[in-house]
Amino acid sequence: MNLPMYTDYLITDADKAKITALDNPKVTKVIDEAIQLMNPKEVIVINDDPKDIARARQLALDMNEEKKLATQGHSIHYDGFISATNHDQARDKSHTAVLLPKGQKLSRGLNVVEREAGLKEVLGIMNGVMRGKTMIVRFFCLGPTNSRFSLSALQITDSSYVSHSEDLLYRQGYEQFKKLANKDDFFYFYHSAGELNERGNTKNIDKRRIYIDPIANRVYSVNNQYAGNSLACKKLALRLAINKANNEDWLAEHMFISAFSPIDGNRKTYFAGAYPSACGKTSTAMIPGGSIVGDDIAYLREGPDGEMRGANVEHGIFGIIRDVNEKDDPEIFKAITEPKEVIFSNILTTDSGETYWEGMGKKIQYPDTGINFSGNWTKGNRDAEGVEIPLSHPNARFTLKINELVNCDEKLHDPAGVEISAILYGGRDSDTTVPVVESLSWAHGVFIGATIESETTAATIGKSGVRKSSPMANMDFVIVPLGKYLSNHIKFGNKLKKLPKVFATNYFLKSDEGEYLNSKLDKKIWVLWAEGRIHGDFGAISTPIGNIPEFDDLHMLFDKVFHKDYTKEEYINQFSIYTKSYLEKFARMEALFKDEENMPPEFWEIMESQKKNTLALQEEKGEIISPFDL
Ligand code: SPV
Ligand code: MN
Repeated sequence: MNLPMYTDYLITDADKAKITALDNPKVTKVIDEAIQLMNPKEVIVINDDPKDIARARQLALDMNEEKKLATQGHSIHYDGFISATNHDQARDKSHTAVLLPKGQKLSRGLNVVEREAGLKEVLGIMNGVMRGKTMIVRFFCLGPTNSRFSLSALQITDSSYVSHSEDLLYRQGYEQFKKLANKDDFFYFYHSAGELNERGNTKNIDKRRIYIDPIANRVYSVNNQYAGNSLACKKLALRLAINKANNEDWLAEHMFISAFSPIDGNRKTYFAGAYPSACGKTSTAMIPGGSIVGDDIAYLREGPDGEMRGANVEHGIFGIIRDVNEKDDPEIFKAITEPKEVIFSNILTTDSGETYWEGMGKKIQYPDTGINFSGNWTKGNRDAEGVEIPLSHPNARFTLKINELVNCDEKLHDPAGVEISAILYGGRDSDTTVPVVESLSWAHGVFIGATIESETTAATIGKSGVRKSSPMANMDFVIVPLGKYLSNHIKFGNKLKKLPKVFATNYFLKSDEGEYLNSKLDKKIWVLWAEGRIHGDFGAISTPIGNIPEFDDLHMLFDKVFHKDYTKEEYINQFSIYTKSYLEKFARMEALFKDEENMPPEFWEIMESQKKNTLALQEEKGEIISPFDL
């Protein structure tokens, strides 16, 4: 194929041949248009060849976006930082918008920009943005390769860190692009970190834009480096996938997938789980004794026997590093302190290439100076706003391949995905949801997911946390109206012949004195109870808000797993039904959802029956009901 605008100084013959070999006019056009728009000094094309992947990794060092650390294979990347409120250390929700035709709107919390105006704005910002820079062209596969889950993603970026990170996090997709049956069927992404300062960080954070264009299955992302904003295959593709899934009857979810086995270990049951941030998602996915398929994004489809099948979109983890230590997260700690390919971001490093982060263990002697996300750092340093700069950023991360973890599940790359038998929805509330409860039906499970709340502030005594509603922990990415999204959930479940059970979990119940009622480890018991429920091992007490465990089963599980004598008092404290709190929650949800259009009727039916039955229970037995009185 003739690529008229490529000149020899711009691209090598070998790299040009990689594009030609795809024989895909749309790919050629997308790359051509990227060159014309962003005007790079050179173009590099990377395919699935390990030599090319090694080249991409080396580029990150050569281009100074990553630096080598003391341990073999480790490197450090920094994202931009000016002050506590002005930085590139997290997803920028206020400058992320969905481009929609005039008059179309989305649900609460999501920005919409009129499409024509938005395109004009972002193309203006991206005009010539790669002048003097290298454009890197990458091909990835979302989901396992050669499977019904596979989607193709074309990433164009001037960030070698983005390109390298995606090798750790996503499967290669060049060969898949070659085989694309419908040559137009791929997502594509233009990303530029924009003009860089002397630290190699985005200068014009004020002109940061992440514009999702679902009509063309593409995203424009500019003036940022933080992975949640820049890595196409992560949250940018999740948004496009949600749009696609909602038009095709499958689900694209912000979920982990892990397998758990009963105490005697004679079977393996796969769970998917959605938790808002800081509600225990990674620690649930990594419960000791289980094995992990994925920790962040799952595609769910109907399997050949009418079962739910799930696959991890990724093959790596971009995890929060704060509080990762030998005691609480032994697998991760081991993985990121031994020689292997790991990218650290926004932690503290020393001249000799040692790494430090907050919460890495009680015995650690932290240095008082080093380099961190703010530049040269000394303990006590303050930012431009006078806020003390911590040793590592609270959102500092590690990036590595899942197969580097000892608890990686054997089916990570299975093209058939895994059979999902349970879905967990976890929130954070101090006074309402019992630690584990099984939904009464699929529609009730959807209701439970849609009404997840998390308390934004930590640990105030009693009832004073600020609650944030977070439907399916996916709200930031649901670029279709919530009514459509929830209807799709209902429909998807209704067509399955073998439905997973749905459970709500809450690890954060507190006593009136403000003490947590559970230890961090107890989540293993709730998961094992759910696992047993799926296979008919345990009975349950039926309540208006769902089925809760019986005392004897929990007593047995605590005894066998932790050699702990679980008391009736603990059970009563943890599993009493707080009818008043539940009724208040239903009222909050009613107010939040009442203006949503096209909500599934099942949602309001469940709302009515939840209210009616909980009220009846309250009238009969009071505001706090011991599970022994149910
Ligand atoms: C999250 O915030 O949910 C993450 C990290 O998984 S990010 O890449 O920023 O989305
Ligand atoms: Mn996430």
